[in-house]
Amino acid sequence: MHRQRTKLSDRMNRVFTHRADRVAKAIERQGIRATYELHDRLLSNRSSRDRFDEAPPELDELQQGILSEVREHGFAVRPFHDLFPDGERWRALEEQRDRFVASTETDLAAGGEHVRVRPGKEFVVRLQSYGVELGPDDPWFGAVSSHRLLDVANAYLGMWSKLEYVDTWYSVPQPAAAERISSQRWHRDYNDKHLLKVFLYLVEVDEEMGPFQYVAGSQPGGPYADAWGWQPLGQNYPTEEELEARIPSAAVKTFTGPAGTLLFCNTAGFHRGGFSTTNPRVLATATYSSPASLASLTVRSYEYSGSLAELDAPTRFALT
Ligand SMILES: O=C(O)CCC(=O)C(=O)O
Repeated sequence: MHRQRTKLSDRMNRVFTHRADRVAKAIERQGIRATYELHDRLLSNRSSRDRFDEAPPELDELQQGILSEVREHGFAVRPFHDLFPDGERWRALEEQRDRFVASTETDLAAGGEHVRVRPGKEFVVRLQSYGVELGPDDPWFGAVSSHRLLDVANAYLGMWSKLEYVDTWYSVPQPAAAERISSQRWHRDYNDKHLLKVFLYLVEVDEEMGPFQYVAGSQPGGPYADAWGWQPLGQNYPTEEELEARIPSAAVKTFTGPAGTLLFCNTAGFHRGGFSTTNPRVLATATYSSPASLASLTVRSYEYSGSLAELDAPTRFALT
């Protein structure tokens, strides 16, 4: 009897703790959403828009073309070489890729204890992850913090943006029969509605290697914006069947391409990728978001290790 009573009270405690947890989480979510909205409408995004409007960057024809495609469809694709014709940076990226692939494969062969992964997303091995120092000596960081890309991001967001996340990923091949999980499934990023991600394929990516896929027009303002519409901290993971029933297949874009394919995308729209069933997909990625996102929904993945005094104002703003 005593044993049963103890079991029952344990169970009741668990139920109450679980409920209290759920209530606390719901309140926390409401607070985070309110902070985001406040920063978007009145606080940091507003001043960031003013700063941008005071001196908008002059985009060249290539950057203009990217901007108008991302505005219209939610994405644009260009060869990396078009934006960075100097082959030195690409060679440095290839060398970094080769070192990363070699160390990842050695670690995975030894059981994978030392690879950097995030819980629930073990299929992505990360070169940097969070809490790292990055500076201009890193070839990908150098590219994404340069005006070639930052000006496009700022023009798209209509404000001085924050370079929030920078990393390189190795997507571990999965058994063909495995279920898609996490970002392998259709979803909208919860981070921000003012969001621009860039992805640079560092190897050729074919149909079987988990190419990035996107629903053209699902970005805020697009014709599919209302399908499971974006909201701060939203949990938008419809089932694959639900999404396919609602979105015409012609809107689904699949980005296969050679090494050097550079993709710009507002991932507040629906996207998925990384479900490789053959070879590892290796890509570099970065996220530009609004200051409101950093104030409420996200944390920066790195600390800038270079000299701030050498940066101009929009770049310093983006990196700090
Ligand atoms: O790995 C991919 O292709 C998807 C990435 C993704 O979902 C994201 O960066 O938000």
